[in-house]
Amino acid sequence: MGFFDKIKEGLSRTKQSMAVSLNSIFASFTGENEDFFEELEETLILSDAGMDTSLRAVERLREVTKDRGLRGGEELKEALTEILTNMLEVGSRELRLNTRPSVILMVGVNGVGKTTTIGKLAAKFTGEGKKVLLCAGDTFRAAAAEQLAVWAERSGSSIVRHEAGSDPAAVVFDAISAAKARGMDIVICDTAGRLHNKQNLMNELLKIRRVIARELPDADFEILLVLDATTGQNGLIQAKQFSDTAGITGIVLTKLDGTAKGGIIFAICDELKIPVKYVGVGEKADDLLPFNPQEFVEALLQ
Ligand SMILES: Nc1nc2c(ncn2[C@@H]2O[C@H](COP(=O)(O)OP(=O)(O)OP(=O)(O)O)[C@@H](O)[C@H]2O)c(=O)[nH]1
Ligand SMILES: [Mg+2]
Repeated sequence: MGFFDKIKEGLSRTKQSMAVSLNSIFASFTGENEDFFEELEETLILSDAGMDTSLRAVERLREVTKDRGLRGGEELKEALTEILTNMLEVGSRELRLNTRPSVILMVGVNGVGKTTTIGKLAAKFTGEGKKVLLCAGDTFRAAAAEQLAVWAERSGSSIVRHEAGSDPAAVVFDAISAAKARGMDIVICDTAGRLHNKQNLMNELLKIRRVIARELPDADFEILLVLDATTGQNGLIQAKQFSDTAGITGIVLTKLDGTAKGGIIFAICDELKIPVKYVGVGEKADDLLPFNPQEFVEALLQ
């Protein structure tokens, strides 16, 4: 299955709900009708693109329609594709992992797909010939290290883990020492799910971050926030909080296969200007796709 087909398949629910209504809306465009723009706004809002972002997108479309004298629905669809794509182009989507070792810290609320995404990334990196070490920084749940160990085995990565209940920052410290000693390319640190509004848990993240910065001051260091697309607008609030406290460098949006509301991605990029770097479209190792705005919008609208 090609890359494009895979996004389309993964996005089928979002696509169905968005494209079906968009197609009939575009077909109804007669050149002057204000109804058209209002219906479009509504569809975008319903897809979870958020009020502000939807209004902004449609306002731009109004301008472009006037400036370029667009008349047909197809022309408008192309213009909307361009506008939505531009909204998603915020900052670099490449993971910067050039130093040895480099570090990825995975953060987010409970159950969003942090550990699964680590497994998927580990499989991708080992497939590229990289030496990957997974760090079981979720010491809160007893089963968490087990789950990560399964992904380590599956992807051919190493793992560093401690007893349940131990200090996550200490596991991270050990993982970094092991990575240095064994010449690992990439260390990926799992963390326990935490509510964005619990200050003590956010402080724990800061402590982990400090350990990494202290032990590897010159290393490339990505802090990825994992967001569950099915949680809709709450994802935006989570992203704001994690961004303010942990200083995230990118977002992974998971479970796009399970929602009809993939429009949240527009709200995130447009409002927070933080790049979505990968999207999750399933539970298997290869269900992680580098995020490509143009292909994403085309898969959604066509
Ligand atoms: N459909 C679908 N399911 C996913 C995706 N990513 C993760 N999951 C599932 O979501 C559930 C939770 O995933 P985990 O990786 O355990 O989530 P987590 O953030 O590590 O959870 P905690 O450690 O409990 O905070 C699992 O059943 C995963 O298989 C995805 O992209 N699509
Ligand atoms: Mg987990």
